Amino acid sequence: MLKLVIGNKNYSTWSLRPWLLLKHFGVPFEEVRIALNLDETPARLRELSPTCKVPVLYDDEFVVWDSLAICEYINEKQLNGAGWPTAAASRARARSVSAEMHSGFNALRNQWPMNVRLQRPMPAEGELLKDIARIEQIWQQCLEASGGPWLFGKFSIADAMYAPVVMRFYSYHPELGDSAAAYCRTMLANSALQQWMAAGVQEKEVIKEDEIGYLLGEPGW
Ligand SMILES: N[C@@H](CCC(=O)N[C@@H](CS)C(=O)NCC(=O)O)C(=O)O
Repeated sequence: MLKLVIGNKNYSTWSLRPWLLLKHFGVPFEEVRIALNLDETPARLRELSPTCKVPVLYDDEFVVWDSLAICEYINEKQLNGAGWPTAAASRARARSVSAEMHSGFNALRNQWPMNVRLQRPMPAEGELLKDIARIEQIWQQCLEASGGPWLFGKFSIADAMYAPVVMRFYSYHPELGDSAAAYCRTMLANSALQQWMAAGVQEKEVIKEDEIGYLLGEPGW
């Protein structure tokens, strides 16, 4: 039996990626949630994660860590390759955009934390604006080439990798072109993502650094 160790559904972007892949493809797994930033968090992470980070996948005793490596393992062991596009060129492109997400977009990741509970339009400038523009370009090129509705036609690991970006856009409302906006609607209508969001909004833990955009003294802060 697979066991996926994840963080808070409200905040943990890296956990969302493999969770969504498993759920979307209907792969059964046990879920273990470790709430981040609590006093007991480091000890719980040390117990279950070689990197003291989430996500971590257990396949019985065998451990796989890091979101992209976990997605690759699920693709090979559970999906018989269906996690990536079939054509070699599309598969290479899907891997490129997934790796670009995994290793980049630092301004977006630092300035706009995923926060499923939050709906708060926020201004974007400088490096953040550059990240958003690059993401729109990737999405537009992929959707044009594939015809959509997912980046490579059918749902793939690339979509799982960009799901937390959609969540950030959902919270902070950047100006988006038509194709990026349509892609966000596709993602937000996905039943697996909706399950994640429904659980996220129920969570009570608050990580202050990930709560942005409140005015001082405003309810919620
Ligand atoms: N490169 C890793 C990043 C994992 C990561 O940074 N996870 C964060 C939560 S989203 C974490 O576990 N942080 C540990 C902590 O907050 O104590 C991946 O892709 O899985």
